[in-house]
Amino acid sequence: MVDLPFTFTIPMPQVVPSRVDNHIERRLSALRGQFFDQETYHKMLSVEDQLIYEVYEIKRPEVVGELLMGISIVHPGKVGREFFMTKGHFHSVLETSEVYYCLRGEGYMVMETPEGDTSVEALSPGKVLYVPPCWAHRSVCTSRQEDLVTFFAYPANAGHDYGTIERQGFRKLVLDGENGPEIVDNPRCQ
Ligand code: PAN
Ligand code: ZN
Repeated sequence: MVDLPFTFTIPMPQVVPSRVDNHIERRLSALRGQFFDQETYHKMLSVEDQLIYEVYEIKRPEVVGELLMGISIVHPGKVGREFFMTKGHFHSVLETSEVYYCLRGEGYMVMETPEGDTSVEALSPGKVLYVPPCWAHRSVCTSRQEDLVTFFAYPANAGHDYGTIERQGFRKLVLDGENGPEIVDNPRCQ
């Protein structure tokens, strides 16, 4: 039998979709090795394993032709000068793309290719971001108080390769500077 079309809503300002199959919570401990200021990271972790971001997924079969959709919520905060962020990943099927639509908050999508190209795009409500095939991506929340909320859709067979980023991080970091967020080179990638 064919699947039937369906709808769901993303009520504002709560943004939890009316249809959710999976709720993922990622805490500070899941970002081990990713923040540039490791001393502050370990100090913070010894006090509390804070909630950094959440994902609400609408499940579909993980096959070619299907799309996976959901809502990603990165909470405000910093480790030292570095803003809270997602782990970030390449897709396991590298040549797959993704669309993000920003619903709330301010932030950036940090992206790079295996060849070393980099791109950092600002996100604010109403902005649509297209992540082309082969670009790793990480969302960063730079709001002081508000969550960075994005809707995403990507091919259901894409899968996630976290290992490549876990090994040396992204080439660009988003730090809190005197005049707002600063994008700097990651010293680990030099
Ligand atoms: C998103 C991300 C979500 C969480 O659904 O999975 O924002 O980020 P991490 O997967 O890096 O923890 C996506 O890009 N899916 O492909
Ligand atoms: Zn992705």
